[in-house]
Amino acid sequence: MKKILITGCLGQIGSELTMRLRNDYGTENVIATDIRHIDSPVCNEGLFEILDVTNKESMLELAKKHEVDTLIHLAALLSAVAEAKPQLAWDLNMGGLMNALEVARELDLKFFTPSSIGSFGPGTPANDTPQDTLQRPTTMYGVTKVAGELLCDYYYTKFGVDTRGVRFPGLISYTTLPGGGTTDYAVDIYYEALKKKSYTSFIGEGTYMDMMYMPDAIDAIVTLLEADPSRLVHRNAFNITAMSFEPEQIAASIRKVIPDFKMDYDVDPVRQKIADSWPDSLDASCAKNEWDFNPKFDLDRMTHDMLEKLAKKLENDSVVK
Ligand code: AKB
Repeated sequence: MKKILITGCLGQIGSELTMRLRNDYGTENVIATDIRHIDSPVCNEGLFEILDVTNKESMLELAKKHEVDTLIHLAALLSAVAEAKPQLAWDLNMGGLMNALEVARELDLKFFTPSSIGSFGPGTPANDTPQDTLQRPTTMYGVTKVAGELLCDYYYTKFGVDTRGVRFPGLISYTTLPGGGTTDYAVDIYYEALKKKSYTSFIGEGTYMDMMYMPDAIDAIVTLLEADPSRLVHRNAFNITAMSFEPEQIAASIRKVIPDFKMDYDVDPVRQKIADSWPDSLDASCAKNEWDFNPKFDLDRMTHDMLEKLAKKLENDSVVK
């Protein structure tokens, strides 16, 4: 991996991955793209291009212009927004992915795109969900994720494109808000804990979902992309997870740092239904065996780091205002 084009760089993953790759591979070797430009380090501190992923010719032109050898395709709608706008979700998630795979095929690029715990459905075994199992999701997000997994496998077996990918759990980070996901409560809760010492959860008590802190997610992308292909039995859609918890457990972890933190519930039926259709905990043993996936952050370690870094960020933001 020498020169990398990334789509959807202003999203939750892209904004951190871009900075990490610029650091590791050289600023001049990472081309960040998104459909909009904002005043941010991603846009201002390295190469940045506007790109609408539904326009294949523009993507191809940019990949050729910068002579990239790797394409990381992140642009997509998350689960709750996709449920509200299913036709747009299909057009963007599938159309964008198909364009990106075609660009990778035409230019012989290494390719990464994320799938999600959303690719599973109510019929999937909920605990220790195996790598290879029943996938009949009941959301449009899930439909696009399963189709995307299959498409990536197809491009590898049919055309030899070096496709790789993981099924991300809910990702928790302090740099950029996720925006439109079902697991977003586990990010919002830290903001509200620092701002108000209280949080009203839109996900109900007892609802377990897999989660991961962003540094582990970024490490996973880089490690899988650099992994020796001869070890990969699977290529795409590796189950990965660092922890599984329900709202009371993240609240209890926050109380170890902010003892008077309070939480109550006002459950959002749409996002609760999505969460109920997803597994409680994934089995990540294939990722561990095939490319040494090894997350560092458990719930308490993440809570400490998140509260410390987020407090600094909120303080800086208020100084800037
Ligand atoms: C979402 O909640 O939609 C995402 C995901 C688990 O894919 N965070």
